[in-house]
Amino acid sequence: MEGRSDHHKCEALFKAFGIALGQATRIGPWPATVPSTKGTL
Ligand SMILES: [Mn+2]
Repeated sequence: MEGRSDHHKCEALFKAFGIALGQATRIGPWPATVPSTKGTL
């Protein structure tokens, strides 16, 4: 894994963990929304 920004590397790590945790603790499909904490890309 590579990246120049420590800030963005940390964000990616925690975002991936949060999404994985959410998916692992829900029954049924994961909501098909924009995968951004800001609600937009
Ligand atoms: Mn940020």
